[in-house]
Amino acid sequence: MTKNEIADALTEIGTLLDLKGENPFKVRAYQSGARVLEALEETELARLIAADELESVKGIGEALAQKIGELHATGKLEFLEKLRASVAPGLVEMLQVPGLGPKKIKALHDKLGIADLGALAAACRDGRVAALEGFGEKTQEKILAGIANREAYGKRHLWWEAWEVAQPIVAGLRALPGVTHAEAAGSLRRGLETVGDLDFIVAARDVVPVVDWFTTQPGVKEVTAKGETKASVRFASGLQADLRLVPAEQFVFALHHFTGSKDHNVQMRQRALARGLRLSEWGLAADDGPDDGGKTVEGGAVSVTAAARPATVKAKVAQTAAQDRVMVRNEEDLFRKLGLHFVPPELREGIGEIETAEQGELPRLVEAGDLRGAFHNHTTASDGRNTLAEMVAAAEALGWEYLGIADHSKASFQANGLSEERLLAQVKEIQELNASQRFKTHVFAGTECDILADGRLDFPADVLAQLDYTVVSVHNAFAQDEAKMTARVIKAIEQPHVTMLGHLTGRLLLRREGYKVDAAKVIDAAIANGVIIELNASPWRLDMDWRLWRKAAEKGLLTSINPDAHETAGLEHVRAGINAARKGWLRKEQVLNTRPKAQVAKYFAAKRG
Ligand code: DGT
Ligand code: CA
Ligand code: CA
Ligand code: ZN
Repeated sequence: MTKNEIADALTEIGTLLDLKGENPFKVRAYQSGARVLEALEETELARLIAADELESVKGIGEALAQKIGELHATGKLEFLEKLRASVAPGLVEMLQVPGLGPKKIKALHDKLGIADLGALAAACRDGRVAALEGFGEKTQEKILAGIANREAYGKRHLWWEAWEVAQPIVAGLRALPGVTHAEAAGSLRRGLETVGDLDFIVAARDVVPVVDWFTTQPGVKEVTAKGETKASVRFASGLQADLRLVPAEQFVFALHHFTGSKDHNVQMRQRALARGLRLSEWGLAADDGPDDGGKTVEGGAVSVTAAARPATVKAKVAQTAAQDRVMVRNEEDLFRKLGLHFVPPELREGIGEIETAEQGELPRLVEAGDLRGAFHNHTTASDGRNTLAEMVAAAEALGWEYLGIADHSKASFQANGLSEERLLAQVKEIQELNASQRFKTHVFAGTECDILADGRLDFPADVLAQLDYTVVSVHNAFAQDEAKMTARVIKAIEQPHVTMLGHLTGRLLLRREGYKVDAAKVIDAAIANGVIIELNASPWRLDMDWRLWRKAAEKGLLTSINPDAHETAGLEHVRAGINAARKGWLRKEQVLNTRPKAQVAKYFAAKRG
C-alpha cells in the first residue's frame, strides 16, 4: 500500500471510532497520524519501516506504527476490517449530510435507532429529530434539505444536457474583455455519454470580472466557491461547474490536464518522466527533482539537481526553472514535445491512444461535417411529433442529402406502430414526395420493425422487400435471459432484407439498464450477415456503447449514426452520436451515412438482393 492509501485507512479508522463514541484522544491520534504520513516521502516511509524507526516520527506511537507496518506490508489490516464490520454502512453515509458529524449521528442511532439515510429522512419528516436534545427544528430542516440535495446533486448528467448548459457559457466567456482563451474541458470535451460536472478553463488579463460574470449566469442556483483563480457554481438541474483561471502561458497545460482523463494524464506524465520532463497542469519542464541525479535531458537542456542549487538564492532558482521550462503553443505542440501525434480529446481515455499516437497510427476520426443524412427517424405516423414533410424540411435545413424514415411496426402498439397497409401507404407517400421535388433532400422509405419475442420479425419478407431498408429492434420482452435474447437478436439479423440492428441493448442512460445480450456474438453475426449495427445517437441511448466499437469495426462491422428522432429537433442528436463514434475510434468509411446518396441507394439495393 502507498502512504496515501495508508493515510486514508487511518482516517477511516478515526471516523469509525468516532461514530462508535470512542475516546476523542484515540480518534485524534489516528487523524493526526494520517496527516503525518501524508507529509512523509514514499521512500522515507519505506526506509523508516525497514529500519523499524517509525515510532521515532513525531505523532506516531506504538499502536499506529504497528498498523502502518501491517498495511504497508500486506495491504490489509484486521483491526480495520473488524471495525468496519461493527459499524452500519448507513452511518458512514450519513456523514455526507451537511451539518451531521459523528457525535450527532451517534445520538440519532442511540436514541432513535436510525442507521441509514432513509430512516433519517423519515424521522425528520415526522418531527422526531427536532425533538431530540441538541437538534431542534432548524437542524431537522437542514438535514432534510441535505438529504434531498444529495439525491439531486449526486447524479451524473447526460452529455447533451451538459453541453447545452456549457455552450453559451464558453461563448460568453470568450466574449468578455480581457479573456484570451476559454474552453470547456473534462468529460464534456472528451464527449463522454454522461458528465459529472463541467470544467471551464480560462486565461484572462483581469480575473475579477470573469469570476463575477461566471457566478451570476442565469440558471446559477448557488455559488459554492468564489476566489481569485477558481469559482464553482451549481445550476438548478443539480449540474455543477468549476471555473479555473490560469495565466495565458499555462492555458494549454491546464486545458490538457483538466480535459483528462485521469488515466490518460497519468500515462502522459509517465511518458514525460521517461524523457526527463515533468508534466503538470502548470507546465512542462526539465525534471530536476531530487531523485534523478542531474541527468541530461533530451533536447539539450541540462537539469540541475536540487542539491546543487544554492537554495538561499531564490532568484537563481527562479531563473533555472524558467530556463528548464518547455514552451508550447497549443495541444498539438504539447503532444509533439512528447514525441506523439495529436490525440483528439475523445480518445483520451488511457486505453492505448498514447502507444498508437507514438506509432503515428491514430485513425482520422469521423466528423460531424461528414454526415450526409440519417436513417431511423419517426414521424406522426407512429410516435413522432412531426409530420413527414416537417421532418424532411428540417433535414433539408441541415443541408442533408437524404433522410431515412423508419416508423414503428404494429407490434409496438404503444407507439402507434404501422400495419402493413399503413406502411405501404407511407411508402407511396414518400415516393410521391420524392417525385414532387418539393425538397432537395431525398427520402428513403424504411421501417423500425419489431423483433418479436421469438426472433421472428413483425413484417413478412415480401413487405420488407418493398422498402428501401429495414431497421430491426427489440421493444418488448426485455426480461429474457442473455442466451435467449442473444439467440433472438441473431435470428432477426439472419432474416433477408434486414439492413440494420437498432439499439443493441435498449439501455436508457441514468434511467434503465439495457437488456442482457452477448454483444460479441451479435457483432460476429452482424458481420457475417452484412448487417449494420446502429450507433443510436439519442442522448439517452448512445447504444451500441462506444467501448465496443473499436474492436468491432476492426473486425469489419459497419455502423450508421442514427438519431432515432421523434421530432425535428431530434435530428441534431447525431452530434452526440458523432462523439460516441469518435470515442469508438471510428473513421468516416465505417459510417454508412457519410456516403453520398447514390452509394447509399446502391448499398440498400444490394442488401435487398
Ligand atoms: P466527470 O466530471 O466525473 O464526468 O469526469 P472528468 O473527467 O471531467 O473529471 P473531473 O471533473 O473530476 O476532473 C477533470 C479532469 O481533471 C480529469 O479528467 C483529469 C483531471 N484530474 C482530476 N483529478 C485528477 C487526479 O487526481 N490526477 C490526475 N492526473 N488528473 C486529475
Ligand atoms: Ca468534470
Ligand atoms: Ca470537475
Ligand atoms: Zn426503437
